[in-house]
Amino acid sequence: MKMVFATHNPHKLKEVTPLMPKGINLLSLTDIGCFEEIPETGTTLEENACLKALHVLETYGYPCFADDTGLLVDALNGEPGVYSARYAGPGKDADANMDKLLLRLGQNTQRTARFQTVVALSQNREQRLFFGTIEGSITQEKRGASGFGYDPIFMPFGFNRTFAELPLALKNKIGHRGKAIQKLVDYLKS
Ligand code: ITT
Repeated sequence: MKMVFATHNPHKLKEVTPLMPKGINLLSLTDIGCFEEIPETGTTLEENACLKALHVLETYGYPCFADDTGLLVDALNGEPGVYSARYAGPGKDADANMDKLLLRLGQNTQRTARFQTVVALSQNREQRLFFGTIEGSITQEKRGASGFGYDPIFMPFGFNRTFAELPLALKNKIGHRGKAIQKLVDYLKS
């Protein structure tokens, strides 16, 4: 069965591809020739995930799932949240986003945060949502070179390394996206 993962983010594709079951032939936006920017105009992660998945189903006719993820920092009242990608401006610059977050947190000792992922599946007339969360804390400085986005400043509870210092397979096992995708996979198999 062909299914599209509606993302422009190659790191997400790298994370999700190994989690797919054998019967699914996973296609990227590049594979289906979708190069337009899909508008993410919603005010919640749920809305944005649905917008992306529905856009592909309606425009290209493929069953599709999409992920929208946010980092929610307690001491900043849930910032950057749904605005995680463009926190420091329209350039979607991961380093600038992390610098802004670290600056706004300053020396605050209350550094708890969580990643939340919503995966929306659109196929036929059906739309379903799957959720994944990981709790952790924001480090004082960036550490590590793997992963993407805010990974260098996010340390999951129970570990003394950031997501950018931990192996991808471990991030996939304990992390927000891995958990949401696992629920999607269980649903597709059932
Ligand atoms: P698509 O919408 O094309 O999927 P995106 O990069 O815009 O890609 P999101 O809107 O879901 O993805 O993510 C918002 C931002 O949150 C993203 O730009 C990253 O900076 C960050 N982010 C998402 N998932 C992350 C992860 O697993 N680890 C670290 N940061 C992440």
